[in-house]
Amino acid sequence: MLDGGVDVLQLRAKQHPLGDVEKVAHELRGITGDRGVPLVINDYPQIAREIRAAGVHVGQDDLSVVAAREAVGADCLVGKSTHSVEQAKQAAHEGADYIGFGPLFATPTKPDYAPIGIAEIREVHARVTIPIFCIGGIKLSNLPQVIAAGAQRVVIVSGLLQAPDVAEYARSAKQLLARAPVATHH
Ligand code: 3NM
Repeated sequence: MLDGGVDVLQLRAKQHPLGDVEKVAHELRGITGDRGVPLVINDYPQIAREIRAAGVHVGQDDLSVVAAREAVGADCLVGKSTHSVEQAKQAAHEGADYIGFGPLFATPTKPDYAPIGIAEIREVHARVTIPIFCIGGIKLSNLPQVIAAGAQRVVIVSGLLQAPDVAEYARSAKQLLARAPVATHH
């Protein structure tokens, strides 16, 4: 992923023992640090703090943005998953540094969430000024459609992990995103 130019890497290891997550977090801290790529830790503020990660990420059912920020300290970004324009506005109001917005499409990576589609991408960009990462079922095949709907930044998990050439997949996604028109805020 780093070879392909991924801009931010998040460690998301649901249902893995804490010790394993810590171990991988330390390894990734080294690898991403060498390349100057920000590393975000999902769910574990204490690990984010311990390894001095660039950010911590929380979901709707996890710690609040304020509690996460207290746990990680002032220099760590706090990101939040949102699944509607209303939640996106709320997360920005709570002081999140960025949000995830999705799942756009049905995805086995997050099976229990109803897809929200792409119709609200433009609206969320008009209403929220912090960075918005569209997520959920995004692949190279539907990325042009997601960008045309107004996405500026995307998260890709299974598309990348299952690609025959991960670096090439990331490079192709970045090329498509580089041509995305810049959002206009109203
Ligand atoms: N969060 P893939 S969707 C981890 O909407 C995650 O908050 C989502 O993986 C959200 O690219 C999602 O494989 C899964 O669909 C993203």
